[in-house]
Amino acid sequence: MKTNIARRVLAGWLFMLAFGTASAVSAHAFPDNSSPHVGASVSPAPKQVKIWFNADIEPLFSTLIVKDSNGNQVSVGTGEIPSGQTALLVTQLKPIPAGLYAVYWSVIARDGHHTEGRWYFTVK
Ligand SMILES: [Cu+2]
Repeated sequence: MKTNIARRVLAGWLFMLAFGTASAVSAHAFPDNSSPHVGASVSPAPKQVKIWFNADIEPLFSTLIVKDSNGNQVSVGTGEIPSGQTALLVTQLKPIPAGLYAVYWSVIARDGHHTEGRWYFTVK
């Protein structure tokens, strides 16, 4: 009897350990939310683009760049993490006309994993 209970307790602990480890490993950063939203049609033109991530990101290796449909960069600089923030990447935009814009993000999470992606928004 005692052995059975001990085994169940051990199994529970092992499950929690495995589950906990799995979530720690998968803590690399992916966008949680953004402004403008992915695929949005907005007016007036935004003055900045923001992406909130689901995990802390490294300022030195995290970039956010916006390009117009001709591939010209319309963001000023390559994005920055505002002071006091750890998972928010912001880039300022030049004044932009109506059109389709591509947002390129590339970040290194605190766990050292690199993730990147691209999405679009439209200025009406
Ligand atoms: Cu990771």
